[in-house]
Amino acid sequence: RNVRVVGVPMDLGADRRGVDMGPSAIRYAGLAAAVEETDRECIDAGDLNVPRPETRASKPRPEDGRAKYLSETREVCASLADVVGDTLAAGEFPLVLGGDHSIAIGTVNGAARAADVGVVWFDAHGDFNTPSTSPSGNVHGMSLAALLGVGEFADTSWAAAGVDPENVALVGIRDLDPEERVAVRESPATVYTMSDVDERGLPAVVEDALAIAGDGTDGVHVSLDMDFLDPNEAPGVGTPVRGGATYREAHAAMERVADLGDDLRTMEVVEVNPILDSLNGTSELAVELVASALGKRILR
Ligand code: DIR
Ligand code: MN
Ligand code: MN
Ligand code: MN
Repeated sequence: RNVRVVGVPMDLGADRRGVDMGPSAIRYAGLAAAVEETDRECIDAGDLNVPRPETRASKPRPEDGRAKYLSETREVCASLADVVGDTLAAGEFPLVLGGDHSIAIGTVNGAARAADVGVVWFDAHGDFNTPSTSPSGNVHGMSLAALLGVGEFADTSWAAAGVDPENVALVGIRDLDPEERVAVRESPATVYTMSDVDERGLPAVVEDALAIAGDGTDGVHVSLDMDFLDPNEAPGVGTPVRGGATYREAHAAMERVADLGDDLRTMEVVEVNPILDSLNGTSELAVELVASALGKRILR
């Protein structure tokens, strides 16, 4: 399948200017060439239009409640869902470049439009806050809860993707807010923390996560927040947390993802912040990990 790259220069969900440059930095790190090394054609659909915070008429909007820029996030996610849905309908593989993690609401809605999908969420964070539990008000810390319809998001029909939480696994978790922890524990979604990784090793954990996402579904969406990695490997992220995956663990994880073959339905790479990065190394690593997930191997 051809790979269609969709950039989403979104930073409204992260309250931190810089992640909007992620798509550009990842392309500059050699994405197209790396994808083509996996024997696929790489078609670049360019970037979606994302409003700039400075051009917004009134701030904040009362209808957004505690979730900053929720209206704008909804609009961007609606267009992203359309692009992802159309790409799949055309028989191509959507590769979405963030931007902050709020865009997952759009990617997963597009992925789930014509099929039953499971989700594997690689992240230091749970992204399971809701407007009432979020300490920050940032939607990138709420996106998984939103697309699963958790808490107040049960009334937010535009965000709900119809994914069964039984088919959702989080991997690499090591930073949850107090009320977010309660929501995560109450959810049927499966959480693999870094303690699980310590005990069992990342490849075994990822195999279980992929099996959960694939159980009875038509395909799997992989959401890779670059802060899943240790900040030593991936310093260019807005919210680094020590104790993350090493370079080799992350590659091994993406190689397990590649084992899905055509059951890998969609993938997104998010939260790269080139302003905080060191010589674009986090984007270069993102490109390597995408290539691994798409099947790049040493002996071929
Ligand atoms: C924090 C940070 N839990 C929040 N979340 C992040 O703002 O809700 N998610 N960084 O990726
Ligand atoms: Mn995240
Ligand atoms: Mn994160
Ligand atoms: Mn199901």
